[in-house]
Amino acid sequence: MEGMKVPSLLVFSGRLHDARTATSVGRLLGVAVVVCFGTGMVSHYLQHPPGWAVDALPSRPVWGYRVSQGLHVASGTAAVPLLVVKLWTVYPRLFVRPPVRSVRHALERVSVAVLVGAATFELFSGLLNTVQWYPWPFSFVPVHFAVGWLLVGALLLHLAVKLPEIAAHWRRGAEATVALSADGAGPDRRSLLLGLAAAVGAVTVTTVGQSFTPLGRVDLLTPRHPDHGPQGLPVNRTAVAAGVLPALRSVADWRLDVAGPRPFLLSLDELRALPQTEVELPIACVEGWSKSARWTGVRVRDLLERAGAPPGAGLRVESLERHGAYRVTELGAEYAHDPLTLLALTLNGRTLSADHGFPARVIAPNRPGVLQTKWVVRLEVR
Ligand SMILES: Nc1nc2c(c(=O)[nH]1)N[C@H]1C(S)=C(S)[C@@H](COP(=O)(O)O)O[C@H]1N2
Ligand SMILES: [Mo]
Repeated sequence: MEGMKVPSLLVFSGRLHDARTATSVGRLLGVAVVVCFGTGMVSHYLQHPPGWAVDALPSRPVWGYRVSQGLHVASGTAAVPLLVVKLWTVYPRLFVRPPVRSVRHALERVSVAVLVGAATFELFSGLLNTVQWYPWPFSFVPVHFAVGWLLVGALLLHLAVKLPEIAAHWRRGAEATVALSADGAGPDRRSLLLGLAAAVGAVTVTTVGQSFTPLGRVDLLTPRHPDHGPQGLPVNRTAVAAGVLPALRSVADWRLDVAGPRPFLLSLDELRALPQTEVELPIACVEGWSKSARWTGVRVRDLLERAGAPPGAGLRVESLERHGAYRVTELGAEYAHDPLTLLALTLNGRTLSADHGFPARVIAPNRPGVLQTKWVVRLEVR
């Protein structure tokens, strides 16, 4: 055996695999997971509020969802290299023998298996969702949401179990007193952490530009660039994909149907003749891109008032789209009465294109892109 050298990448011992390194990487990963989980919950409850909360969802700050969802996708993206390095660091521990030593040890191992599985699944499914690729038989949203809870539960359990070790290795230099590192040879921890920081920095800088416009020029790795699209705005679902083109061809017959105590119908020309408001509001897509734009149109609250809606009433918005998960959306009272919420007719100074929701679409502040309903045909006071 003399003279045979095992490649150092396959030696899972030394200080890159000790508890101090696991703690250093783990807390960075922990921060990313906590930010991702928190912003994920914000996104979920803005999209699927419990019935009693629909009318209480806040329409301010205007940029709230844009920032929150930008952070969700950025922290999830940054967590990918963090998770890979964390798993690489603790890899030898995942396969210790004997596999089970006691009941406590067995429980700990089960919780780690759940944690690793849930974390891998969340990052993988989230990343694929940003490119709208769904190579699985289940629906993304409910599963991603449920596994998010599983992940946080397993993480809390893991932190509780590992608390003594985490505490012992939290501070720099702690290993001097708690010597666990077998030998000082091989690459040092500092290099690993610097490399990790470079990887996190690289994936972040080349992707955050999709929502953080100052870095738009180096937004190289995202599926949609905020500057690319008709009228200076990306399109998630085109008019062709939504199957609304046939309906748009007979737009002379299009009427906005406003249902309420005093229902009425408006043609496009009649809508254009009503007082128009101009607002600057972002589309903030759940998949991570966002972009501010200038919209003009009729205030939704003016339409509500005209329909005789009681104060505090919300709305149900219906699209020309026949199928699709976002054909019908709810506009809670806070949104419906916000002076910035429009039934928009123009985007960046021109009539809405078919892909942006011609003849009329909803644009409201602090709202997920999926709920900014395009091709609106009916508003119903609740
Ligand atoms: N009727 C309808 N409206 C919709 C959608 C849809 O599929 N159907 N997609 C939504 C999504 S996911 C986003 S991000 C925004 C994008 O608006 P834009 O294409 O004008 O940028 O529209 C929303 N409005
Ligand atoms: Mo979206």
